[in-house]
Amino acid sequence: MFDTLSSRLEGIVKRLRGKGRLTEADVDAVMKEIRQALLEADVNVTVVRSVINRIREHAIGATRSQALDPGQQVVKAVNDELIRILGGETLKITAASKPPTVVLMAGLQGAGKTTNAAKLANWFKQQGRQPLLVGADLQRPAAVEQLRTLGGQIDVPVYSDPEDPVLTAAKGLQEARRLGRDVLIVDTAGRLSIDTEMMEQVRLISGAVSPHYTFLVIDAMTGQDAVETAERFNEVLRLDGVIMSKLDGDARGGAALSVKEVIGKPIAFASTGERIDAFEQFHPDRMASRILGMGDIMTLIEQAEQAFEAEQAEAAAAKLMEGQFTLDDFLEQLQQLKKMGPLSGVLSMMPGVPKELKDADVGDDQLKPIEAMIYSMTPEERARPQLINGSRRNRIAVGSGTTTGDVNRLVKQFAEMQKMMKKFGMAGSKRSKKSKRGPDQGMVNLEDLGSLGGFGGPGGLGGAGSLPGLGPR
Ligand SMILES: Nc1nc2c(ncn2[C@@H]2O[C@H](COP(=O)(O)OP(=O)(O)OP(=O)(O)O)[C@@H](O)[C@H]2O)c(=O)[nH]1
Ligand SMILES: [Mg+2]
Repeated sequence: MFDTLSSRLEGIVKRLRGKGRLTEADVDAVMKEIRQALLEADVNVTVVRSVINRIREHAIGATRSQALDPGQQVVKAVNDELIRILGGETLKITAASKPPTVVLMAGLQGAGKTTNAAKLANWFKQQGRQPLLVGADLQRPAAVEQLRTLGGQIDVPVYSDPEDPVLTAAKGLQEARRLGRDVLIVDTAGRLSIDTEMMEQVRLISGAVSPHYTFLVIDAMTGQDAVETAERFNEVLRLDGVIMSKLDGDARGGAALSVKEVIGKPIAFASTGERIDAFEQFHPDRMASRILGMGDIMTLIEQAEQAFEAEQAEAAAAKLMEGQFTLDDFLEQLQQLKKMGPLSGVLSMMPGVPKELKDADVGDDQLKPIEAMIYSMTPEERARPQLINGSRRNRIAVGSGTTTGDVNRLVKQFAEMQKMMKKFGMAGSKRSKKSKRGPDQGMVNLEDLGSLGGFGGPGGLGGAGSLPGLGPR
């Protein structure tokens, strides 16, 4: 899936990241490569043109801007464009206020309508819904039988009436109401190519059941032909989205990368194999990250950009180097970090972080006691934690609803941190230069924080245990 584009773009991205300077000539060269990569992936030429124009605009801006690593900015622009052409937001499937939620499947012969009707039924089932499948394909004698077999595999009932497809659909709807099934999925007949008879039939079926969602199933392997098919169907049926089937057999991805821009309708689901469970909701952002081969690093960069005030970060970094970091600074950094979302969320976006760590939930709940303890200290205590003796410890514990043991642990571990920071400051003259450069500030700070509290980089993590005050109780 998207292998061609992925390997080309990954190479470009690798070279771009960490490029301190970007000239307009660099931008031209990169744009040429990206255009080539998109064309090789069979992306619609009009789409390629507008994508390149938009990325170029960002890239030129990046050559002039100070904010973030220019190479990184271009990578981000490529990522943003990929997300955009893949559809932007994930299509939300909502339940009809008056059940059942009706879904109509349309598409050419062999596109994967019947298979995906069953896959979709299974998906709804996993959401706790109770679907009913309707076989309104009376074209092929075996079509309803195929649907019944699939329905049997996932334990979803199938309704059909051999008389007439439109009547079948209408009666199927009544049947769903009678049985209290809250989702109705109607499978229809396909033709080899678009013809008026097929279009008329599916239009009548649509009229009979008034679907909440009309999905067109297209075969990803047919590339731009699939996009053209989608365009034609969209003229007759009010499509809500596309189910992209056979993505497993499609290395280029041209259809998936063009259909939204060309017809304005998103990909709702992706089918990646013959098995019932080879089916997933389509998330443009995740797909873009996958294509660029970088986890969700982009989201992380964005959040870091938003949450960290560059100046504040630099000031903290400077203090840190000099070993003057106080509990107040620590609290401030904790709060900055919290703005980025739950810590486990931050970790999960970092490529290369072991899975156990991603799963360990170092959330708000665990940070709260630390905050409470620091809030319960006087300004002097925050600046010089060594002042904290037995009676002060008691007062802080009572004030923060923790135990004297917790307070002790926080103070001890903070002292350890300070020691580490001093070492780090001495060894880190190279890093301190880097932090003054500007572009990397957000990220540098995350790293710095990692080495001090065990937050950021994999090296310093050690799970919740290495956070002051978070040791085993
Ligand atoms: N590899 C792969 N095969 C698929 C996928 N989806 C469907 N197929 C296969 O494609 C073939 C056609 O699928 P159907 O679901 O019967 O297609 P249809 O649109 O209902 O076809 P008609 O009813 O004849 O119009 C079947 O052999 C499926 O197993 C997929 O995502 N990947
Ligand atoms: Mg079929």
